[in-house]
Amino acid sequence: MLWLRDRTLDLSRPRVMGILNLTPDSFSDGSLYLDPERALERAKTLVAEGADLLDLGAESTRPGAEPVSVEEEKKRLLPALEAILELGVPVSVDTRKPEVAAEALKLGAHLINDVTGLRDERMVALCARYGVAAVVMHMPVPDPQAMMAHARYGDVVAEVKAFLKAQAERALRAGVPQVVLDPGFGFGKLLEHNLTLLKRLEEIVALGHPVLVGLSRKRSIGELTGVEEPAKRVFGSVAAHLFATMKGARILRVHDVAAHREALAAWNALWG
Ligand code: HH2
Repeated sequence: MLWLRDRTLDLSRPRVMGILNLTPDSFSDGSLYLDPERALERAKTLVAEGADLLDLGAESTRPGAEPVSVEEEKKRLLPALEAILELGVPVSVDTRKPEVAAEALKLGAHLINDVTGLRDERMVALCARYGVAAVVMHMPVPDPQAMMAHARYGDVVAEVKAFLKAQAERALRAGVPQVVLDPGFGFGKLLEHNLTLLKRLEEIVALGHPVLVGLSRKRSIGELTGVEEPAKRVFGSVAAHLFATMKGARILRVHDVAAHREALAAWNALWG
């Protein structure tokens, strides 16, 4: 079960989290939904395609992305968030800034998705205070501009697992009601690291928390399939996500909701 503030989501079958980037510079859909009205339309489309929850982000965290100020991130996020919450669909907010998370939680956001893995104590305190669950993601350093210089691991699975375990325990001890774990594909990781993490995902699942994966349209998918344009990396993304599902992932963070829903419908009939 995933705790979403005033409701829950049954995780006995895999779920789809639809990505909505309110940014000018995201790697695959930058500037498409910067305007709140277009963001709302996109949110409606993702819901109609079968998204179980949405993930709204207003700062790109792709390798080398320029950081965004608190004020700019709030300006991009909050009007769209307010409108999208009216749809009644659960909304996660993808931010690493406690100042932004605080405003989002005040408006009613259902889940906090922190790519820096709750390293900031203020983020932990906020989730605990609002009784809101958090996605704890691994990146080797909490800085998208510097992370690729840290793509060096001995045993990548052991290192990612140790980080996630420690951050989860810290958060739960501080009163965060639930954590979702995410190995952070592409965040300070090369193709070989991403493949190893995927092949051994059950070791992260064994920590006993729901696991979310996000490989949608990412560079590693392009490297595997030879598809250069991010928006066209749909089939490779679906294949990798189905593999992750077989390994125990329960939430797929994706741009292409309809494609994943169809694939999961077939997968559920065979495996579920
Ligand atoms: N990936 C991205 C952003 N947020 N959050 C989690 N939990 N897991 C991920 O793998 C993840 C994430 C990057 O993808 P996207 O949002 O499409 O791009 P950008 O950061 O350029 O906006």
